Amino acid sequence: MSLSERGKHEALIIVDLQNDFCPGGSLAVEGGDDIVGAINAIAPSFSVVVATKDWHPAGHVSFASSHAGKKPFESVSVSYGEQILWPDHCVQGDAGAEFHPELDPKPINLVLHKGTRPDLDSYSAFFENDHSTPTGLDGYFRGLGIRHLVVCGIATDVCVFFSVTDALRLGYEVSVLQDAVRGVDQPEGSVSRALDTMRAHGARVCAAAEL
Ligand code: VGL
Ligand code: ZN
Repeated sequence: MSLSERGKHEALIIVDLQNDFCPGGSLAVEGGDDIVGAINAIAPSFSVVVATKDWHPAGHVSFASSHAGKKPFESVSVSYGEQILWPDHCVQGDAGAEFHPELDPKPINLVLHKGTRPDLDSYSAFFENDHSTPTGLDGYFRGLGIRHLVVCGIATDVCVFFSVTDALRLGYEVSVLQDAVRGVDQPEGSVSRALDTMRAHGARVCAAAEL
């Protein structure tokens, strides 16, 4: 589909397509790298493309290594609720935090870094995990008259999920590209639950070809 065919009120969000979330990375998601081709194919047809980067300082609150005696996938309680602990990942400036090398950067208008505060995690592209500190992305889209968001990337059950449910709450129409997302699936079943919940909140879950 050409630019003129796709609506000017429509934007693509590519969530966290970074080395650490792809096979070989510290928080590898199965098949994370399989979606790069599909994303490269559709991105040029959007007039607005935002790519998010998980971008944590060393010693980030979401790293199990920052909490004595804790292991990845356990949780701790922090000021804003329960925080799931992860292996160290997407550390600012490290190779693991770079985009997958095959992701074509040319169609990207804005790269949004999130999770940058040492004591606050951020899964959603719109709000930090305290669910009230905005990232500014809603203002960016509003300024451009964007009303429909198409979402792809990693991880279906974490950052994609929270970005999509926040976007719906903010009043956007949202489509999730089922063939261009991949999930952590810990515990098993969380990817299909996340897709069901996104649908229940009003997201359209479809294949890239069905857009
Ligand atoms: C993510 C876990 C921790 C994600 C980020 O991008 O889905 N998952 N940080
Ligand atoms: Zn993270």
